[in-house]
Amino acid sequence: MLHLQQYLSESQQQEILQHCREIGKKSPLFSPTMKNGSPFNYQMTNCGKVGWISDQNGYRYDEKHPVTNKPWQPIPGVIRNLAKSLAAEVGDYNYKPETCLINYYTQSSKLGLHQDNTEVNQKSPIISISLGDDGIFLIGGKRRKDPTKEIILKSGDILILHGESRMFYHGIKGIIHGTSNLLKSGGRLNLTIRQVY
Ligand code: MD6
Ligand code: FE
Repeated sequence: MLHLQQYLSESQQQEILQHCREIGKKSPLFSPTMKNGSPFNYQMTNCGKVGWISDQNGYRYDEKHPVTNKPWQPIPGVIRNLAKSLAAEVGDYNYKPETCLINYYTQSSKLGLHQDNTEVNQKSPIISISLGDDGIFLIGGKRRKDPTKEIILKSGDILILHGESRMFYHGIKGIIHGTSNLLKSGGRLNLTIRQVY
């Protein structure tokens, strides 16, 4: 795992945020549900040739937005290039950013301990960009019961799960409201860029 603190400048953060807003106009945030129908307590959208979704049929990558039924917008060039150069930092020079999942957390949002295993390719690094309020990130090991430690993800931080850590359980315990004023309405955005295939 690689945690690059305050990696993005204020203006880079603003630029990425602006892209997220544009993406949100065409592919609005939606609340996915679990198989049993209970909603996640955060919202999401995607860009890229496929996007990660979850509903009564389980979770998967799909070529269309589940609400608008339209294809996802392409990954903005700045995000694609940033992901490629970050992947190269952990040794993957052939990284192909195919999707970017955008999660939006409000004051009461959480993301339970999980392993990212929907991808066909489970070797490529996953690159995460945090914007807005601090997130309390939990990182464990290969087994759900492995002990976890807390890492604070601040606006502009990058986290890369690669190598052994690619399959480590992780989650968001909560966000710390009011720790950033990047997002006018508060909250936290997290972008995860992946090569799925
Ligand atoms: C988040 N991140 O930071 C949630 N997954 O809001 C993730 O679930 C995650 O940060 C895979 C790789 C890096 C991550
Ligand atoms: Fe994850």
